[in-house]
Amino acid sequence: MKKEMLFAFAAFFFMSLSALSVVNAVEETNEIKILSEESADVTGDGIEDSIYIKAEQSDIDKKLLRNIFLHIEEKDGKVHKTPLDESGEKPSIDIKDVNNDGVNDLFISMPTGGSEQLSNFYLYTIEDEKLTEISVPEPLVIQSEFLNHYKAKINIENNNKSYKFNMKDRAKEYESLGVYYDGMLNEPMELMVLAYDTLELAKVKGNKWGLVGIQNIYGTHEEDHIAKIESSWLHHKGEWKLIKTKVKQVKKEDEGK
Ligand SMILES: [Ca+2]
Ligand SMILES: [Ca+2]
Repeated sequence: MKKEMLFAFAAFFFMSLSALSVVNAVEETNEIKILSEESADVTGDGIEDSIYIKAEQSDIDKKLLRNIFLHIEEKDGKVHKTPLDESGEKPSIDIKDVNNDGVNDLFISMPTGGSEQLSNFYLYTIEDEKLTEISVPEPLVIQSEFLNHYKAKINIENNNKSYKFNMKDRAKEYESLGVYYDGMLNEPMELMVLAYDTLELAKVKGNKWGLVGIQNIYGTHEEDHIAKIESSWLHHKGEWKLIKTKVKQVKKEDEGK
């Protein structure tokens, strides 16, 4: 009797063991991967720190990452960690002093992986030994409208600068779409002004690092590329200051370049 019970327990034990290893095998496919590894001093003590971006990689879509986080390790073992996003595609990291306090900061851009090909941007600094997020500058606020005779105008509210575009090279298409009738606008219509397509670190004032963003403006549809608007931002006294804007009209023959 005693022997039989022992056997039963043993069988149960082995069954549980194999059930456990099945669970383990499923979890292992979601293991955390190191996507990037950098060395730089981001704490201001003159000693290099190790900077990692880690994430879980999806089995089905290898490009898609889940639970992406930033992990910084100091030489003495102190760790600073923060989640970046629940999902995204391969991030890139740039390490420069962006808020001009003499200590390197971390700027990360990561494609969302959606069909719009947008990216998310994150800026982190270590302040009083704590990893703290600095918000990136908001995209420019731009009012826009089509005008008669295949023209359009925009006004950048941030610095109140206006620009006019001549789009005669698209006249035929606009007429066939019914946007214009004999050069006259059919009804009031706005252009499509998007958020940042890119946002990158660049020297924006003398030797000072800041961010430069590019926003696209489209006309009647998402292939009707009208202009690229560049904005340069400097982080000054805890706020983003708009240094300059640059507008570049896209000619029809340049589209897609
Ligand atoms: Ca350090
Ligand atoms: Ca800094």
